[in-house]
Order: sequence, then C-alpha cells, then structure tokens
Amino acid sequence: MGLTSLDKIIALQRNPANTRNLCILAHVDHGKTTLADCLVASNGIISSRLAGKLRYLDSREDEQIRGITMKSSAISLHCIHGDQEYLVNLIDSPGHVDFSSEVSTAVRLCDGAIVVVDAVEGVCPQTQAVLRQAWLENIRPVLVINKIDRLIMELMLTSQEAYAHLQKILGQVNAVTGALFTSKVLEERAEKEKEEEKESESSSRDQVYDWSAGLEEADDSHLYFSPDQGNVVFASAIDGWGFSIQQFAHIYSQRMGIKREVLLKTLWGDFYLNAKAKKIMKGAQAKGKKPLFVQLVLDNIWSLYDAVVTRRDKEKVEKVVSSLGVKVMARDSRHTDPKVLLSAICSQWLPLSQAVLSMVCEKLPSPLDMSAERVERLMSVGARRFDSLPEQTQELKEAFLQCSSDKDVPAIIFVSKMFAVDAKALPHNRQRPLTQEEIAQRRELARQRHADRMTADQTATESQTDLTQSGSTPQEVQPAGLSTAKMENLSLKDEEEQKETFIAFARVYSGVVKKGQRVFVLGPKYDPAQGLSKLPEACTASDCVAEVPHLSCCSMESLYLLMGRELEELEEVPAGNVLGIGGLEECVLKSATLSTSPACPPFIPLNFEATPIVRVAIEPKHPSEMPKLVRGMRLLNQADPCAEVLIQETGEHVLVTAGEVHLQRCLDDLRDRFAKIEISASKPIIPFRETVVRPPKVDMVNEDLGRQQKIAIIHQVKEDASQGRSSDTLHVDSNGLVTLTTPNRLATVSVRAIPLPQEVTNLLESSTELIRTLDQLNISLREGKSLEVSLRTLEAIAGFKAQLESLLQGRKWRNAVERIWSFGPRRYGPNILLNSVEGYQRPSVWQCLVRGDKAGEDETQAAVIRDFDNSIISGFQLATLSGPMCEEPLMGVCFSVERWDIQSSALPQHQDSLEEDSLSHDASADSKVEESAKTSEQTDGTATGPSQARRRPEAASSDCYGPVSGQLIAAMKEACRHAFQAQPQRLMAAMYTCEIMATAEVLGRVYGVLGKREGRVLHEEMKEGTDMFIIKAVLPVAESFGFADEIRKRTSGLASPQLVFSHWEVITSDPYWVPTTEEEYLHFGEKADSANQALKYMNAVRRRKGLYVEEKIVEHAEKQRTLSKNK
Ligand SMILES: Nc1nc2c(ncn2[C@@H]2O[C@H](COP(=O)(O)OP(=O)(O)OP(=O)(O)O)[C@@H](O)[C@H]2O)c(=O)[nH]1
Ligand SMILES: [Mg+2]
Repeated sequence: MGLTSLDKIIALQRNPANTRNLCILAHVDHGKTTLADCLVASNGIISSRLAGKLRYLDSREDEQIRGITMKSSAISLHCIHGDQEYLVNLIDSPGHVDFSSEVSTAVRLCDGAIVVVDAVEGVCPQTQAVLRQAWLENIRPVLVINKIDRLIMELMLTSQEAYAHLQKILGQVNAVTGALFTSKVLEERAEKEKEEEKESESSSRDQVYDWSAGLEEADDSHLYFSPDQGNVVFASAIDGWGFSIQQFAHIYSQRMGIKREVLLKTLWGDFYLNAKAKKIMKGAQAKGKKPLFVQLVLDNIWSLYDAVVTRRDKEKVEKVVSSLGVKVMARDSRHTDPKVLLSAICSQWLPLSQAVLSMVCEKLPSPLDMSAERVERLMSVGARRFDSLPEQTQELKEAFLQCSSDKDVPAIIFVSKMFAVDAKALPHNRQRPLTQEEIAQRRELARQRHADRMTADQTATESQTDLTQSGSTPQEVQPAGLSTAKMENLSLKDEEEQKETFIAFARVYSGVVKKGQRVFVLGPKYDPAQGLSKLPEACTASDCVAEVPHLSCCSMESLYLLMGRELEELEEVPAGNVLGIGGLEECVLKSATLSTSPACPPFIPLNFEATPIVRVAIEPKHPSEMPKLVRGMRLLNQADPCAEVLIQETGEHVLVTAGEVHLQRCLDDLRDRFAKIEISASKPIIPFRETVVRPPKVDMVNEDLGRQQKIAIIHQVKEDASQGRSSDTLHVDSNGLVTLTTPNRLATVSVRAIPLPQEVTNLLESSTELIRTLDQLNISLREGKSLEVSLRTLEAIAGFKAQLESLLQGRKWRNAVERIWSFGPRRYGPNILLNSVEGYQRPSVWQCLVRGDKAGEDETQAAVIRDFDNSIISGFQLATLSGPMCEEPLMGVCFSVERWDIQSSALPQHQDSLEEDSLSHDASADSKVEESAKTSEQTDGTATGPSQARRRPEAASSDCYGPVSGQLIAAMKEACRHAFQAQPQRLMAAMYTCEIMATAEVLGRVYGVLGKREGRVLHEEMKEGTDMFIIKAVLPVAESFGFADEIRKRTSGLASPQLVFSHWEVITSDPYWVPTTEEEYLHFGEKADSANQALKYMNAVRRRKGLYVEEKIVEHAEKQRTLSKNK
C-alpha cells in the first residue's frame, strides 16, 4: 500500500468532490506506463529510483518482455493539492491497436483522461482514435507532451526549434479536437433545426438557415489544449520531470517581481522580455526575439542537459544544484550513467507527479460534475429516446447527477470488463506479514512441536530396544506431526490447481454498495418498462421471484480496492469510485449494468473500435483433454473484452481475436492459466467474401475481348454450373438469367445476379446497425405493434434511403430502391434482394417511413403470393450466407427475382382463413429464418415452417417432396447460386491499413517487405522536423501474419507497423480463369500454371472446409520418378 494507509483511502472515497477517475490514453509506446510509474512512486508504492524502469502496472510477464501494455489496470492514489486531499483512481490503458477494446473498458469508467503524446512522433493514428473515444464518451482530456528529452538528445534541436516543434504538435492535437467538435455542433444544429421545423411547420417557412451560426455561437475555447489554460504538461517521464507553465509562473513571479497572472498569460505565446524596459512585450517572432517560453523555461532545461549529460561539467552541475536548492546523493553524482544524476536533479526540481496530479485535480471533473448529456446518453440504449423511458427511470437521472451515497438512493454500478486473477492473489488467500503476537504464537507452537518430536524420538529408541525383544513392527511410532503435514501439503496442492477467480472492473455511479449486497443484473436487452410492470412495487433484488426477461439477481460477494498488482478488501464503496467486485462470474459475462432498482435501464454498450478478424481453430494436443479446453475457452471468453469464442459448423473450436499480438496473448493465457493443457492452434483462418463483377473488357494479356469471346467464357462457366443438376428443372439463358423449378414442378423462380456498385456495397457495409433497426421496425409494424423510435433514427433511415437512391442511378437500377425486398445474409448484410416480378406488389421495406398507411391495400393475388414471400427471403439469406466458390459469405451482389410463378394447386385451400393470419405467419417465419441462417448450410427443406405444415396437412402429405415453402426455399437458394455462377466470380480479401514510421535508411526495406506481401503504398510523407517518413499502406489480411515481426527485423526495430482492419477489396484475378484466346495460350501456355493468387486462396479455404478441390496431385510424374531413382 505504500505510504498511504487503507483507512485513509476509505475515508477519501467518501468525498466525491475530491475524487478523480481518470485514465491514461495514447498511441503505443508514447510512455503511458512510464508516466503511471512516476505517479505511483509519488505514493511510495514503488521506489522513485525505479520509477520508469519497473513499469509497475505492466504486471504480466509478457507485458514486461514485449514492453507493451496489454490490459487496462487501475490503481488508487492519494495526493495533496493546495490545502485539499484528493483520491485519484488512475487507469493505465494499452496503446496497441489489438487491445483497443481495453481502452473502451477504461474510458467508460472515467470522468477524465490524460492524453499522452510523444514529442517526436506527434499525433499518431491511435492518438486520434483515443481522442475520439474520449469524445464519444464525453470525458474531458488533458494533455501531456512526453519525451521532451528526445528533442534534446536525439533530434538535437535547439530550444528555439523545440518551441516551434511543440507548437506544431499542440496544433495537431487541437486540430483533431476541433474536427470532432465541429461535426458534433453541426449534427446538433441540424437535429434541432429539424425538430423546430416540425413543430412550426405552418408558421414561418421563409427562415434563412445559416450553417456557420452554430459554430460561432458555441463556445469551444475550453475544449482546446493550451499551456495558458493549464491543461498541458511538458514532460520526460523517463527522467522523472514535467512542468506546466503554472509552476514557472510561480517561480518567476517571485524571482522577477512580475505578477503571476501576467506571466501565466505570456509564458506561452509570442511574447518576449524587454530587459531594458523590464517589460513583457508582444511580437517576439516579428522582432526576432526569443519567446518568453524559450528564454525562461526551455533554456534552463537545455543547459541542464548540456551540463549533466553532454559535457559532464562537474562545476557547472554543482552550481546548478545549489542554485536550484536540490539535494543530490553522492552515489548519484558518482554514477557512471549521467542520466542517473540528471533524473535525481530533475525529479526534485520539477517533479512530474506533482505537475500532473495538480493538473488532474484542477482541470478534470469530479464525479459530481457529470453532465446531464452524458447521463442521458448512457441511459438511452438502442434507438430509444430518453424521454420515452418510464418516469421512474427518468428520475434516476437525478441520482446520477447527485452521485449521492445516501442509504435510500438506488445503487447503480457498471461493470466494463471481467478480469481473471489467480485465486492466490486475493487478499484473504495472500500471505501477509505476521503481527508480533502471531510470531510469538508460532514460535511457541514450533517449540512445542520440537519437544514432541524429541519425546517421540526417545520413545522410538525405547520401543526399538523393545522390538529387538518382542519382534513387532514399529508402525505407530511415526511422529504424528508428519502425516498431518503431508495432508496439508496435499490439500494445498489441490488449492493450487484451483483456478482463476473473476473480478469485475466496475464503477459505482450512485448509492453505496456493500459487501454481500444483492443487486439486479440488467441484460443489454432489458426493458425497464417491462420490469416495472411485472415486478411488484418496491421489490428488491433479494426478494425478486417474478420472471422478467433479461433480468437476474446476484450478490456481490466481495469488494476490492484495485491497487495495480494487488487487491485490498473493502466492506463498502460509495458512489463515484472505481472498484473490483468478486463473485459475479456466474451472472456477468463481459460487461453488465447492476442496480438495486429495476427501473434502471442497461447502459449503452461499450463502443469498440477494433473488429475481431483473426481466427484460429484450436484443439488440445491430447484429444482426451477436450473438456478442459472447452472450459478454458469459456473462461478466456469471459476474461477478454474483445476475444470471441465459437464452435464452427465443422465442430472446430474457434478463437477470434483482434490481431496477431492479441492472438498470442490469448493462446498464452489459454495454455498457462485457463485450460492448463498443451494446445495446438491452426494457422489463422482468413475470412474471404465472394462477389461477382462486370464481364471483363480485356483479357489477361490486355487484348480487347470481342463479344464472341466474352460469351465463350460465360458459356463455359455456365456449363460448369449446370453440371450434376438435371437440366429439366434448371435453365440458364445466355445473359445470365437462371430459371429453376421446384421438384414438384409447382413453383418456378427466375433470378439474375448483378454486381452492386462499390459505393453501394460500402454504404450497406457501414449501415448494418441501421438496416438491422429497419428490419426490427418492419417486423414490429407487421405485428401491429408500434415502437417508440427517436426522430434521429427515422432521419437516419431516410438519409440512408436517399443515399442509396443517389448511388443506384441508371436504367438498370430504375426504381430499384423502392423494390428492395430484403438485405442479406442475416437480413442486414451487404447484398440486396430485388423484386422485379411484374405485377407483384409487396409491402416496401421502407414502410416505417410512411407511418399510418400500413401494408397498403391487399390485392388478392399479391396477398396470396405473399404467403410464400418469406420462403424467397429465406432462400436468399441462405444463398448469401455461403457462396458457391468456397462457402464464404457473399458481398456486393444484387439478386433480382424476375419471374415467380406458383401453380394454383400449390396454393393453400382455405384462402379466407389464411389471409387473416398471414401477417402473424410472416412474423413467426422471420425468426425461423434467423435461426436457420445462423446454423447455416442447411439444405433442402429444413427451414420449413411448422405452421405451414400444420395448416395444410393435405397438401403436405400429398406431395412426396415436402411442403411447398420448403421446396421454394431450396429452389431459391439454388437459383441464386446458379445465377451467381453465371457471372464472372471473384474473391474479396480483407485488407488492413497500416501506418509505418521509418527513417530514410530503412525505407527501401520497408517497401521490399510490403511488395513481397502484396501490399500497396497509398502515400508517403516526411514528418516535419524529423527524419522520419510516414508510409500509409494497405495489405491483405491473408498476407499479414508475421508482417510486423518481419518489418521489425528487417529494419532493426526502427519501424513498427500497426495493422487495423479497413475494408474488403476485390482480388482482380479470376480464380476460374483458363486461357481462352490465342494470345493467352501463347503467353501463359496450355497449363497456365503460373500463380493464380485467387485460386490459391480459394483452394486453401476449400481444403480447410473439406470441400472438393480440383487439383492435380502429381504434376510432373516423370520428374518425380527420376528423383526417386537418383536417391
Ligand atoms: N526518451 C524517453 N523515453 C521514454 C520516455 N517515457 C517513456 N519512454 C520509453 O518509451 C518506451 C515505452 O514506454 P511505455 O511507458 O511502456 O509506453 P506505453 O505508452 O505504456 O506503451 P503501451 O502501453 O504499450 O502502449 C519505453 O522504452 C520507455 O522507456 C521519455 O520521457 N523519454
Ligand atoms: Mg503501457
């Protein structure tokens, strides 16, 4: 616990006004953990000599070895600022993109953040990402510009140059903030305007709307970082120093007799000191004078580094030491490494912890200052409006804002992640130092035992003498103590085997939580209105018996104070604090909202920036250990906010992670902590997408393809496609229209596959959430329910529709947006089903936009067909979920249904009864489609609606092919697959973007590695003021494994890339390509066996999935024979 006692911290927890919850955010390696070390050292938890070297919060072994943080961890610190005492709950977060989900878990629990920026590297991709995250969570940031020592020692800048450089960095950071702010203001303005417009629709219509007005009105000065605002600290965490201009203003106001307020305003900026007039003047730059900041601040630091490190001028050092009034120990000044002396001086002169903690206490908000806006955002989950929540729920907003710890206030807690700790590390299992009495007691015990043993020995020798006389065996003489010791040993071992315990990483937002208290666990889909109506009034978590969906109860068995590597047990924790909760592993998977009141809504889900994309299949080395693996994977899933664990349809256990480093950590954890068995992991499973493209205009040797040849290619594919399928039910015409009849010949569909324009695919891809909402709205509309949707959601849907309309232009797409039938797979994917059936009118997917006239009038024929409408959708969903190339999902394909006939004998007999319940049937079938789509790969007839079979027993039994709806699903699916194959098919590869920083010398090698791995450089620029180049490139995920390592090796560690998933890209080569024209034969030879990247990928996937791969196993038989002969 260091210098601060647990009681002190408990006392401080009761005063939310003096509590600060904050996290440290930055790009990887900018010095977060080093900075945290300095703060931790200020509390005496680690020695200040070790601060910066120990990286105390990197408690895992692999974190220490790799030198990067992999999880967020919290520590509570005590600090004194002015005449007040503060409690600082500090969370250190990782900067590596693979662990960005850990950043989200940290940011949610905080009110403020320290953003660290490396003075040399400046604003990097993750810096922007964390600023955005802080912004989205509505928490206030302060800035630390770290590693200033690198400007002196590495870049060798003069103090004046350094000042210009620092100004530039500040500008960059502020530009990011500015962009975030502008977009928000504009968004808010637009929304407000719309609402106003709606309200006063009739009154005044001729208002002129000025977009810039919002920006001018809104005060954003407090948002920006500026040293004179007191929200910037300049630091070198490794050398232990840091300052804000406040400190220097204080020093110089005493020394020079200038008012502190004046100095505060002029120390940063274009001001200089006029020595003669003893005045501070403006316009340093214009007059070629040294700015005040350089003269009074930087020059001092530069000359100190010069004296101590560069010139090692002992006399000068002594002078400086005495003038600064710091004490240096003899062993520091004699040390061979001048940095030791430097940090000894600096950490006393300008202690970093003091500068940072003062800024934190002054500038970051306390839990009491939480804004109403943030509370409303946290509480309005999904598309719901805050004011549509039940009244009791809305009242809870007050509880949040007051952050009161009164007894009668409901407790509200948010758990942002579950982390595993070794059961031995828990306070009650931990060895603690013994008290004096205990030592005395133990001594007494040992003495007694010794005495016992002595007497036992004595009796043994005695009995042995007896033995020689009587001849009996000396069994009972074994000292009694030994056997009990053995027993103890055994049970200890058992306990050791025993497991990891899970602790919830949480924060109390309102009320007090007590050890053993029971609370409601509110699932993400819990609806407080439903809960309130079902539960009796004033019901608490301990007596709740009623069944409410997504609501359960549990008790918080233990509460902990998080102290970095250690935990301290607590009895209760008041509002506004970060804490650890034990005993929730059964009811909380990764994150949850807990409350004593059922009126509390679940908080909005954490916003994760990284998409898990790297998947591997895992199996135990010994098959008998499968159960252990399964258990281990379950634990891993719980312990990691972002890792996903699933069982594929092939029965493989698959782990999905955010990147290579993350994967490695998960595997290590699984091996050493959770499963404790030997495991083997497959090579990463690379996801692909399948798509179709327009027929190519040129062949592989860039010769124009005549119309003749184009058709030849399509014909060939078509022949392939129709193989193995009786052609009397399937017909493919020359322009790609596929017509398929069900086995009972009662229904026929004609489908054509059309490639969607790239922009449309991108739009669909980025709007999945919206499409899902749209689908839910449609379902509830069809069920006749009305859903409270916020205006914003409707606006968003309308905007989405308009965008689609503007992108789908041209004759081919005429009226296409109105005719959209469904999206797929899973009803929200990037493929479209289009209704081009003449005379068939079905309710539009946009019907929620035109409220009031639901469904439209029912024409008899249309209504009848609509009964099978869902079969068509289901077939489409199945077809888009796994394509014919290698059973990967489709992307960017539009299936247009051009004809759809059903013979009257297939139609239900009792039309009137059917019409009545056709609506409800539609809805029930919907959920079935979801299910069948999820389990995927279900073929003929499995998704048949039972309701269908029930309603028409005669029809079903009379037909040996099964119910019509089932056949139709299968037929539709097959038709889509054939239609897909009738077009030129392509694979799509997942792409990473990466930003690599490298010096000019290693630039060539970086390009070499990128080229070898099919990477493409987007742009390259030189970072101003440094000799670094920044290269932005894209790289297929399939080629990325080992990329970071290779780059690091080839550049001797100078360049280290960060890979982030960016988009899907069509691989231009055709996997089915064979030479068809004369030129191609000439160029590629008859076999055309030069590398076909797409084919290689496709075959690899097919092989993995156990699908048929068309490959010659022996390519050159003769050569193999000669080889073996020569042996
Ligand atoms: N020269 C110099 N090096 C520093 C300074 N602060 C940190 N470093 C070094 O930068 C490297 C990264 O420091 P960390 O504190 O681990 O960085 P981090 O931001 O916690 O990194 P992640 O947690 O992996 O994102 C270490 O080798 C530190 O010694 C500094 O002020 N000056
Ligand atoms: Mg770190």
